[in-house]
Amino acid sequence: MSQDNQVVKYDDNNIFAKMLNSDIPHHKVYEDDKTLAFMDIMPQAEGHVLVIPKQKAIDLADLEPEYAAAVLMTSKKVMQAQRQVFAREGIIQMQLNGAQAGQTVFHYHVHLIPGNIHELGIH
Ligand code: D5M
Repeated sequence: MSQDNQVVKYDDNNIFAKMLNSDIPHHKVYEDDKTLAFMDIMPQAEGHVLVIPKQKAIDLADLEPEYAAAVLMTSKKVMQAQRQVFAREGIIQMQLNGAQAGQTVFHYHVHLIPGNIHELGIH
């Protein structure tokens, strides 16, 4: 709920909320009753995927345990697919909490990025 130490309310019109309502086109790679995975529109590397819960959560602080578990299990499936498709072991799992950390879309999401964190300049 906090963004730069301010109490922030979940915005039902954020872009990922709209995606869950099918109002925004997206390249889906996986979906189940609790999660959605899709290609990142601004990929940091080829095959960059985002995983989101079907819960109104701004960040990790908001995430309910059953959705946290579901996001992790979907992330695992996506990562295994990325390893196969890109024939590489290195997959970065990244997740930003709050504007200060660089979060730009305020619906909790996990990045899964094939690559090496130093080569990509993320770290
Ligand atoms: O990352 C937010 C991520 O969301 C960033 O990598 C771009 C991605 N993004 C934004 N809009 C879209 C749409 N419409 N489709 C797919 N991906 C999108 P953050 O961790 O908040 O900095």
